[in-house]
Amino acid sequence: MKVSEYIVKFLEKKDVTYVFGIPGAHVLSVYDELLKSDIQSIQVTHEQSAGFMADVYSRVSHKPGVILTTAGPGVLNVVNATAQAFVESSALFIIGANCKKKLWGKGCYHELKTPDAQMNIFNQITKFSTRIFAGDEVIQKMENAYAICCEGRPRPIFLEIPEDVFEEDVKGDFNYNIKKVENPKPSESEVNEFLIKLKSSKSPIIISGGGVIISAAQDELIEFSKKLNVPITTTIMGKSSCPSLFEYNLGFCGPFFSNPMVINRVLNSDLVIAIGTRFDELATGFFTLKIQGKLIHVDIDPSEFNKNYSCDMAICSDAKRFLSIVLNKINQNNINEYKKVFLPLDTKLTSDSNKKLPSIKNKVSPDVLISEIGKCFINKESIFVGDAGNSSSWLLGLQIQKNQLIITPSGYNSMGFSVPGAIGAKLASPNSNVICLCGDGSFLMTGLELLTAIAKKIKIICIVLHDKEYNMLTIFQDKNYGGRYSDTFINTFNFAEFINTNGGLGILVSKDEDITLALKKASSYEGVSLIEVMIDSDLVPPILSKLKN
Ligand SMILES: Cc1ncc(C[n+]2csc(CCOP(=O)(O)OP(=O)(O)O)c2C)c(N)n1
Ligand SMILES: [Mg+2]
Repeated sequence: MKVSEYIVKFLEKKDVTYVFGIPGAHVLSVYDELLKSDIQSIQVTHEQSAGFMADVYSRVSHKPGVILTTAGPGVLNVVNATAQAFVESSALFIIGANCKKKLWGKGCYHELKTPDAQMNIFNQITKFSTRIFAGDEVIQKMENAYAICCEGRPRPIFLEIPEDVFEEDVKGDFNYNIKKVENPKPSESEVNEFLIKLKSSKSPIIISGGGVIISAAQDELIEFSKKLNVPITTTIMGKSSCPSLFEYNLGFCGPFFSNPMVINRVLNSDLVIAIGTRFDELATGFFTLKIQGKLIHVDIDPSEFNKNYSCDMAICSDAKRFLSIVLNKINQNNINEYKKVFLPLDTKLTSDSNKKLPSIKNKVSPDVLISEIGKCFINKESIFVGDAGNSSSWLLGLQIQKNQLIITPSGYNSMGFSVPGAIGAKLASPNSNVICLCGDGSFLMTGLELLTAIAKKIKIICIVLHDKEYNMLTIFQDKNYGGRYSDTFINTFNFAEFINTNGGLGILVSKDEDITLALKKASSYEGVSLIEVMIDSDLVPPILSKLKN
């Protein structure tokens, strides 16, 4: 069996459903093998999009997103999306070609400065990179790489194969198998120590981060909080770890982005239990979040401990395993010993968020738009995919429920994430409504992937915030550069018309009153729809307004 055939058989064995990418001469042999397989190739318009699709596919399905790409430009087009997945913890399994090994150094087609150039680049943005150099290495190296991709903190891995290796015969033990390494869990003594600390604390609080969503520990988090009356505050990445209206959910923990009463709760808590957060710049409101009480930090990756906040106890564990083991132990004890008194926040002081900012330019208020999106998808299983820029800032105001997810870049923050990301989300969760919210600038980067969605009949709703500017940046130019808008206005086009003439449904919305009908039409349309919303860019998202002042 040739290596190219083995690769497809290997992916089948791992229950891979989709491969994202674009063929090139160097990987045509693998694409040829795909024709014989049930694995679907999702051919994109740009390999960067394959990266974003695979990233969100992985975040939603909790399985690696597989990318297949050709040497040189193909592989390097995936770099930015790989970096995004690395920073924001998503599992990509990237199979990238290199030039024929027998031609290295001769100036062959797609060749870079050295044969190691691709590997060197990917070493910086993956948790593991390796090269398959001969047919007798393929079995072991693919199994190892896949196992590494699936275990621990989800992050990308890069597997490089020179073109001539695809043609070699596979040699070795076809039954070679690696025993799955379970994600870390707390030791018994750690659980006991944790419970002693919890029992003696008077005002514990949970900071819930993206790790809770990655390990699908939302139910356990809610059960823990409800049973013991422990309030939850979330990071930005952790927003959908807990329904917005859950009575113990206090909102964001980062100063600048949240209610001062929440910041005070964290400050005055005698025990902060941080789960699945790396305490990054946005999560901590530019590192201004203060913790005075004891900090117990639970994370799958020990390199995150004591980086920004020194902790009294570090527990290296997967969030779900930690919470279920602790819950199990508590359930065996007298639960009342752990139960706290929960004081809700003063609703008179928190009710601000119910007032929607009206448009001052007679255009659409993004605040009203977000609220209408929330109403339209209420009680419906939905995934909202945001992008860099103000789309994600506004999206953070969305009230979400159980069975709803927000996935938006917030650590590495690359523009162009949302349209391909939404396609990945729908493939991973076909029964969910998938709504992509992106700025016009971000749409210009990867919006052509709507053609991919149309070709493959992948029903997503794309909402473009049309303001003809990089609004997030003009806000900073207003604040810091005397309103001098250097290169932040952009040329756009008629987004709705584009989709209408290319096999989808386009709707133009210029007033608040028209939002609801547009959302209804898009929801009931059995194809790809785009709602182009003429946005009042003078309105500043609440999470940025404090920065503006
Ligand atoms: C690939 C990439 N290039 C540049 C940036 C810097 N950047 C951050 S937000 C932003 C503007 C986003 O504009 P748009 O998508 O129109 O959203 P808006 O803020 O206008 O709603 C830019 C250029 C980035 N994050 N990613
Ligand atoms: Mg814009």
